[in-house]
Amino acid sequence: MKKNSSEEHNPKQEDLKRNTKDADGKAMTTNQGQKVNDTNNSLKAGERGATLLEDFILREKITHFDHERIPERIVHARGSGAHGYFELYESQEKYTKAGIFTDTSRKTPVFVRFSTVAGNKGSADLARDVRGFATKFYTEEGIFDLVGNNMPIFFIQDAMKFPDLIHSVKPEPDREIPQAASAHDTFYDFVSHTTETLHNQIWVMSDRAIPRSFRMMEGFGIHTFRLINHEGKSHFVKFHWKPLLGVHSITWDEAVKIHGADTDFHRRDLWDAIEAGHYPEWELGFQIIPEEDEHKFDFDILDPTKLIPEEMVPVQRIGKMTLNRNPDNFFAETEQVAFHPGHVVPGIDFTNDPLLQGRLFSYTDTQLSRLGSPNFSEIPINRPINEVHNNQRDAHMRMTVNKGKTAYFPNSIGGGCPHLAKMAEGGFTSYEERIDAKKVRERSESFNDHFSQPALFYRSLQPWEQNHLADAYTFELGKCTYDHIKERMLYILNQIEEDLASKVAKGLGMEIPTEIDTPLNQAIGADADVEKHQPPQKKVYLDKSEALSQTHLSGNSIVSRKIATLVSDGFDGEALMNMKNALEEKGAIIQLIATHGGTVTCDKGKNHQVDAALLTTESVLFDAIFVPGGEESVKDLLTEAKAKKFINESLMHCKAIAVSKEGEQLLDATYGKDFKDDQAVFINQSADDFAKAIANHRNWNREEKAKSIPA
Ligand code: HDE
Repeated sequence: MKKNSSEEHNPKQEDLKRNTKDADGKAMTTNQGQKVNDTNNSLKAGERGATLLEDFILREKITHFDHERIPERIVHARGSGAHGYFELYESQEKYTKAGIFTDTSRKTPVFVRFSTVAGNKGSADLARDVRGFATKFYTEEGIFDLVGNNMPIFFIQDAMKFPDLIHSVKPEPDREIPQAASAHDTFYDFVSHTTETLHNQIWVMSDRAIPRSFRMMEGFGIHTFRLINHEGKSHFVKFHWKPLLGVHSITWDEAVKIHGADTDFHRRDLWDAIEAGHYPEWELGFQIIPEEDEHKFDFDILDPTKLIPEEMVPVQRIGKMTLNRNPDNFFAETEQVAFHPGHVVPGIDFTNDPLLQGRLFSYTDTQLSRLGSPNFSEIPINRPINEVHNNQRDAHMRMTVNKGKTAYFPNSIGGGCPHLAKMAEGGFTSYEERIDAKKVRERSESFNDHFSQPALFYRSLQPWEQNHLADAYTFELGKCTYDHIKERMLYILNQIEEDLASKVAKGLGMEIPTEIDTPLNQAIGADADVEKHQPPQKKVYLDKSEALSQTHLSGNSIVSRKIATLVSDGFDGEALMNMKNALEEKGAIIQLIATHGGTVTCDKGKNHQVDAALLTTESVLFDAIFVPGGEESVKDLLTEAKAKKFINESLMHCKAIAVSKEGEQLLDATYGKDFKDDQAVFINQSADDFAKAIANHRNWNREEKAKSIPA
């Protein structure tokens, strides 16, 4: 993790430079290149007269404006992107011939787009949702897109059900409510009749669905792919992204409050971190399954609703991605970037996962309506870094000016070019998988187990994580209005884990039904044998998987963590500087939050720039709180309700709090008085202890006791 330590680094100056980059010193022109003399007044017949049709400058400006919008993505509409690069640790040639995974001297450029799924383009970042994690690798052999999510499994097993899933989670069509939320009848109506959704669904109820930052989430390719080596041998692979900052989430109460305080919280966090030189990093991991082990698991590795526990197949970390540059233009890059799981390079291939197979159709199709032309691959952000030569021609917005007479193959006039690439020259050939089957519209029985892995996930969580999950289900089902849907869900949760179902039933004030009147799984054909497709009882092939609980993925870094220092005039300047130096040394960001804007004066008479006045910010935007002493300062803070709210809320959200000398009075004047022996509350203690608690992210052990604090 690189921190830009240059003293001259000034984010505002950097921002200004970025703003003026491409038009520096240049005159304004029309799109046809004529220099513009006036862009403020239309051409009129007299100063007070009607506007003239002749005004081509006005017409061009308005016409362009009228067509500024393109359709937003149907799913994953809300997103944020960044540029970076990928470097390989060690050649993986025993598994694959792909250059990015064999050549350690390469620094492969990447563009990553993170997103939520359900909400529209303007929806809030902290919605409870899956996060998209799509990476475009610009390799020397062409584009490779790893279009994944921050959860290792998906809701459905077959692409055919995708429109149903998405229609159920999107706002209800009669009233267009709720935005970016699964907490409504239609979603649970669908889920409770389609039990294959349960595994992804339980992940969405967990803290993984409300990440602290895009920079602190894992990524997963979900499907099993193939790697093909130079000898043509295939290994199955699952792709993983492991964040070096650890995996961290916030509480639902914070998410709700951040919705109001900063709807761009994740977007801003990513942008600011990169501008500050805190470049986010992930290691890429392979889970390799030899071809001959395909059938050795208790589940089908082609089923995208199943993960392969890391205890069964360890993740080998093979390289690192660093994001080090913000986009220059959101629309041109983040909005127009077109990912596609079908963009692969020699050495990477597909499996028959029926969800993946459907995706291989969908992504090009969607670009045709979103970006408007098969030439979307010529938009700069989508262009490969190697040369493109083929006989595809024309269509809307063609950028390439092809020369010569021949746009067909084979030809003699063009010297037979572009010629075909032999395999040895890097020509793509598909893996020759033997297929000997009947044509059927069916789902394999090996996909039928819908309960074992949701139960494994629940068992693997710490008690505080399980409580969050039960609360999330209670919240979501509490928003449903049909009792039969809630009852069905309680029945289903009881199949996963009785403890979970009882907690949710209690919260809903309902009984867990002992039977339901229609089969659990109804995602089957009209003539299919209903019994054959019902999920069997859960199996226990692994007691717990540590990799599923965030407790074991914490990272141990405070780089880019934001610490609010609450002050007023007369604060203890030395205490501030000691804490600031110690935490900044470790990469944290200290902000002065004062009773007023402008500057505050410390007890040594020195003025300090205020980052935000108490009134203009909220505790939920920070990771930890520090209150230095200084009698006058603390006296002032004691009269500010907002200062007390900062302390109470931070306690409630299990954050680390440090106070020095008189700062303790603020604890005494708040619920802090009951938490002085808490392991993440520090009174006159070293910055090191405070830093350790921040690196732990939260003291979740506090949570039960903190429930006594009114929200
Ligand atoms: Fe997508 N998905 N998806 N999806 N998906 C899209 O493509 C689709 C699925 C994922 O930041 C769309 O360009 C189908 C799984 C991400 O631009 C669309 C199916 C996973 C993104 C589409 C799936 C994903 C998308 C919308 C079931 C995780 C955002 C706009 C067969 C492995 C990429 C677009 C970005 C976007 C279709 C299932 C991840 C409509 C039909 C499984 C991260 O083509």
